[in-house]
Amino acid sequence: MADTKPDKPGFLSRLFGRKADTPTVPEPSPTTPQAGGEPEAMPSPPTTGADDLAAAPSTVTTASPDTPEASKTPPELAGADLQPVEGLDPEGTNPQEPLPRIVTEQGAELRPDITAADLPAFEPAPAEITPEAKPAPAHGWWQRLTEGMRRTSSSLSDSVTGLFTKRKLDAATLEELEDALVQADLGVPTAMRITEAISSGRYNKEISPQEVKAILAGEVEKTLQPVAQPLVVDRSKKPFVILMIGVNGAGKTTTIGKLSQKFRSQGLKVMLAAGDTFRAAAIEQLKVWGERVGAPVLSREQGADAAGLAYDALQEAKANGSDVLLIDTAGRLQNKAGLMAELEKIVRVVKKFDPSAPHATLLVLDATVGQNAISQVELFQKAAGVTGLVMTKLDGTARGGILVALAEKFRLPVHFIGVGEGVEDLEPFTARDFAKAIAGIEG
Ligand SMILES: Nc1nc2c(ncn2[C@@H]2O[C@H](COP(=O)(O)OP(=O)(O)OP(=O)(O)O)[C@@H](O)[C@H]2O)c(=O)[nH]1
Ligand SMILES: [Mg+2]
Repeated sequence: MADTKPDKPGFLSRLFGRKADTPTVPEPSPTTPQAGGEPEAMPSPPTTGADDLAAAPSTVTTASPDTPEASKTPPELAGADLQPVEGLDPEGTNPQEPLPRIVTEQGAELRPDITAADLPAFEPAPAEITPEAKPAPAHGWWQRLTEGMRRTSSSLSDSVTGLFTKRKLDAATLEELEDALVQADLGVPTAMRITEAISSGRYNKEISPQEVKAILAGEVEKTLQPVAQPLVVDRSKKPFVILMIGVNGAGKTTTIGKLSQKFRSQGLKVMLAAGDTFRAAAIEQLKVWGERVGAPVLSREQGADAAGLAYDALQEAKANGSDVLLIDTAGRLQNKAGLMAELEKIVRVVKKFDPSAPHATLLVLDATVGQNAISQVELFQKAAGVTGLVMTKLDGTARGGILVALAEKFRLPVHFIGVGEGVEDLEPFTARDFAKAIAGIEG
């Protein structure tokens, strides 16, 4: 992928970030999860075959009945566990009653009658989201990224300046630099490679902090280059099924909204599945996004079987000729076996409908979690077969260095980075930009 960067007019004037120029979608308050709380409370309906999955009632809606009250997931909730839903059987031992249909205020109980004719018209478009294809910049995403990475880059920068100003390169200096790089979450192998590159041919000589930063950026870019891959929608798969997974509050639902917007702007017909059936607010949140980006949302009542819903959504998306189906899922801690089994079940059931699906399983990672991302990738990969990563919240107080360690360890494609809460705040991942942001190289 080419590392094209947008022009950055007025860079200095915008250095301190922009005011949100795209309104953010209000987030409903999540059910307060308790960190480390014990009960594995995802409703676990009885194991179902594909036949009875399709029988449960679902609703396709093109409009949200209500705009949920705006709130943000506080950082401390990210990675927290789920709360039990009252009245549900967390063990999944009792069969659930068939759920009543949901009818929106508009009476939008469209399923099973929805047809392609009910959906907005679409233009044919290229199916690959690349940096070249993105809309004109003007959102200051680079400023947001560099600001978000400031914590990492300035601590690295301080170390580099402290270590390399008017000092000859020796073993102690290199060791200290390696420590600083590991501290910045870059991982031991990358840190070693960087220090080797810096020392090569320069031992016992002076090297300027600027030179060190340039080598650092170059080595980080080398590590990231192979994983910086666009998300390619295979148009021969109709629908192209994207499953979004991750821990609580990572940004799955928001990223679905942002991605849908990109797909829609490329003329793709998009459908959403409200697979986070755990919280009513999560269903509403997805409906708000669906309404905003013009994508119908298939939902069931809170507590419904997420796997069954995914199956329904596939059927529906196939029937109405959708190009892309994005399936939202409930956030879950990667070390909760019961919740991960639920995810496995969703994948299994989706495969019953289409053995090649999900065509992309995107793990959404919150850039502020640091090292925990490693076990998230490991365990979500095992349960659901991650095909690509999206790292969100790189505009906050990010610990983006972890992306370098992940690239080194897992070599999974990184498709996008989230740099804000707005619908446009999702950027294709480019190795050079990210490497420069880490090294604190401007522009
Ligand atoms: N600053 C910033 N905030 C983000 C970004 N992506 C998501 N958020 C915010 O993070 C919070 C959680 O996002 P959600 O999309 O609800 O996360 P989720 O993974 O769906 O959460 P659960 O459904 O609870 O598991 C919301 O307040 C989002 O607006 C990002 O790139 N930058
Ligand atoms: Mg969500």
